[in-house]
Amino acid sequence: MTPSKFRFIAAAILCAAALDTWAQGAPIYQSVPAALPPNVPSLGYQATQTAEFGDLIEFGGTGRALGNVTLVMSDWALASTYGAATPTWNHPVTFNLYNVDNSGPAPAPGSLIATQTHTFAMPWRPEADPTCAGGTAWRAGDGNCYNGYAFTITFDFTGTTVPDRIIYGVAYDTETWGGTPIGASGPYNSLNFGLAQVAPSTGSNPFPDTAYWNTQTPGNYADGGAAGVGVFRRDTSWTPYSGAITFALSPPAPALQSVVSRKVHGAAGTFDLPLSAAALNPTTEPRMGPAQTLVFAFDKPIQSATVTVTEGTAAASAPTFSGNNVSVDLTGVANQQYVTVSLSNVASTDGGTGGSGAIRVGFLLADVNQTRVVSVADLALVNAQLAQFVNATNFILDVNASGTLSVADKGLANASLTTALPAP
Ligand SMILES: [Ca+2]
Ligand SMILES: [Ca+2]
Repeated sequence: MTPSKFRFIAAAILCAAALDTWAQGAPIYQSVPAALPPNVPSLGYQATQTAEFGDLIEFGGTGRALGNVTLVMSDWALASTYGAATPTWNHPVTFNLYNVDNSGPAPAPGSLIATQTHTFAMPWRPEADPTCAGGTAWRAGDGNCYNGYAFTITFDFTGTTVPDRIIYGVAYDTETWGGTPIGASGPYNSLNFGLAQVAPSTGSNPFPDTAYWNTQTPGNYADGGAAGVGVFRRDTSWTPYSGAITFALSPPAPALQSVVSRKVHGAAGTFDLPLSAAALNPTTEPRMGPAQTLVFAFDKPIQSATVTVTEGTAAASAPTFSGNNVSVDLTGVANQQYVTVSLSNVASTDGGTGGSGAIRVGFLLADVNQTRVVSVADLALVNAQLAQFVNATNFILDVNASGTLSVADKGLANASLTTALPAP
């Protein structure tokens, strides 16, 4: 650490190293505090003649399918300065992901893996509180006074796969600096990239004293500009600072847990028949069609899916979604056959995509003992429960799903004698 570097850093209180797992996919690099403090130390791009700033980082874990990248910004701009009546102001920020070029004496930004430019709604810094010393800072809920206001912006890099180490760069234009200087004063002159002062809780900084910086002022670099000025390149003397940023994996695809065949038995209620996941040993559904309902349960809430009947005579409705469940109504389900219903493109509300699942069911009316043939044994089971209340242990005998166990069910079993399913 050189004291000179600290003059670039917009001061803030130390932020606690209380870090947490990310709301989206699991983090593979995390230095954004889980509880964002009112402000964090930061690098002002206009104040330091900066076009791009970032770091070389190493990801933790093994997953490399990137999802969200979230970084902390610190805004020092006040709405009153610009006569603004809106709660935010818009500004584009570019996020660059580079391979690490190790061909030279020091790791350098290599080829671009991915880049995104997105215009974000930046919140204004709260107005000054005259009771703060100097009268220019704002007073946060913690009782302390701050000159900047910390918030996060998020890029969605779903679809980008990263190597173990990358160099990232955050770039945006200000009045005088950046790829295309704006040429006029604006709140972007008071927009800073937030910095962490602790090692990341996930992933690592293999060279903790370095950063990557494009600044137009030679003296900003630790080497006085000897290795180049106004280029995005390695700089040193950054301990303990690094960009406050979190890289999260793409949320995993939703996973199928179980499937049931669901029927409403009149006033007796709704009863689910659990279905075997073994395609070559499918469960027999003995309750009467031709309308059937299959409910697929996934490991997390689902928002979309595609349904296809891939075997048998049945027509599937568009799926409906309730929490983790995907319901598929089938019509025209013929008796004495196997039906396979497949789900694809299953997407969860947390952003997971690419889930799938399939279930194979044998439909054979009145095969209440599920032997794939209707015999006197099935008839005897129905007969033995006649006039009993339909409940969770005998609902399968209510083959017409009327809500009562009656001679009508017995009649259906009798009429179905000797019908059978083919070998599965
Ligand atoms: Ca049977
Ligand atoms: Ca019945």
